[in-house]
Amino acid sequence: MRLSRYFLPVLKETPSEAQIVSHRYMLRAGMIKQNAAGIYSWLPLGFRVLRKLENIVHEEQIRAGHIPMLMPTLQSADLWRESGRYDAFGDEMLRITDRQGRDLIYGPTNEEMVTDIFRSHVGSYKDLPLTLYHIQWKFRDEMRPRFGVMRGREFFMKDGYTFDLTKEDALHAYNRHLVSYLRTYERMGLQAIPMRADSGAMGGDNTHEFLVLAETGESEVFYDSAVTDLRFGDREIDYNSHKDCAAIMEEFTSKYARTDETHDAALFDAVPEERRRVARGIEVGQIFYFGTKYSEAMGATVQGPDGKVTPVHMGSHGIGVSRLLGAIIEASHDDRGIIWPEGVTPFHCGIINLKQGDTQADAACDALYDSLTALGLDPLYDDRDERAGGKFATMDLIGLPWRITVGPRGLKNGMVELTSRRTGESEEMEPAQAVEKIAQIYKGLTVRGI
Ligand code: P5A
Repeated sequence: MRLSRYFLPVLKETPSEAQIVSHRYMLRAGMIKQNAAGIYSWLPLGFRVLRKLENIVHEEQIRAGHIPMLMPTLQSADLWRESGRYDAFGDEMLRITDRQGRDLIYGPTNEEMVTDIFRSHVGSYKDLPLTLYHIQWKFRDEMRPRFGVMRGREFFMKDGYTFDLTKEDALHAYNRHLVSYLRTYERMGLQAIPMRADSGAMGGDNTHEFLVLAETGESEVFYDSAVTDLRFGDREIDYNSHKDCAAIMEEFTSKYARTDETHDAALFDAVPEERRRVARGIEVGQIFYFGTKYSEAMGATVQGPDGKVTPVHMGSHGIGVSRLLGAIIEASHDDRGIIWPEGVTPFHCGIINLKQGDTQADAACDALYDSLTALGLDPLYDDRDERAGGKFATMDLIGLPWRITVGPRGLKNGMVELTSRRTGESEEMEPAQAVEKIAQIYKGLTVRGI
């Protein structure tokens, strides 16, 4: 993409309404624009990152054997009356009446709708296990929408629903989700720690939240610092193996890590004092096993191998996809701007032309741009007729992890400069070497932007 032809409405001033750094940078970098309290337009740069996160979530869900689909944002209130949540969800639910006088709601989540789909089409244990998921906009009329996309009213969520014959199978589905989430967050450059939590409006008593540690997080958390040493890494896992998934669950959840809702001071005291931590975290996902709460209320049953008809065991599993942008920025920035992890960066590298209009510099930038693009990479070429200082400031703010700087002086010796946004370190090299190095860095990180 050439910056002169892109839409990147960068703000010079720090918007006064933004209280935390991720919100400030998202506004300043022209990623989002607020349209109403907690409701945002995703401008091109923000949209690119959102799509990348969505793609990573899809890839990891499909890898785990989960099946993508798409349910609508508007739902019939009747379904929610069946489960009893039409009243229980309270003021967070946006209620709408259509021209026929029928009650609709803008979905805050989809347990009821997916249970209705299940009961319409599945009647036998032979069709189980089944996990259906979608990534769709949700609406919750939050009392205090704040911190930009972090607590929006309209937000983008991946929500998956598991259907199993037995509790044991349903707990495997729960463990499988934990594993797929660990992989997902690590690919995004994040450490998200599973913590025992409260199930709130979803129900059930088996639930974990995934928290990214950050001072600006809304949740208070208590944990054994040993949990921060755990990494999933590049392990291969057989998602069908109950044993393998249970072992990962055990490894990642046996140390003390809880949100304030379930914190137990006596258990916490048993953690060696030097490892006890009280901190704040951003909840980027939550998994639930709630048994037959919805299937019983809504008549979602299957016939087992013994001929007996029983309600299915269910769970639901969510990732806050739009919130993740805020969480990643909170975890990865400096005082000049965002520092995107390579796995989610909106463009793979920036190209800065220090002397736009100089025949040699222009030609070198064009050649770099073409070579990178031919390799399937997305460079952002700052080809505007601007001062170098302004170009550097914009690149730093929008946080591309790598930058190639091209100027007449370097080109005299056939050199350009490759700079890491994270370390600030620069290295002079030939353009072909810079292209090769960028290609190496992104090898295996195949998610393309749009
Ligand atoms: C699980 C999937 C559920 O809704 N039903 C379907 C279950 N869980 S949840 O914890 O309530 O939400 C899942 C994730 O969505 C994100 N989230 C939000 N993101 C931005 N703004 C909000 N107002 C908001 N509310 C929830 C969180 O990341 C949460 O973990």
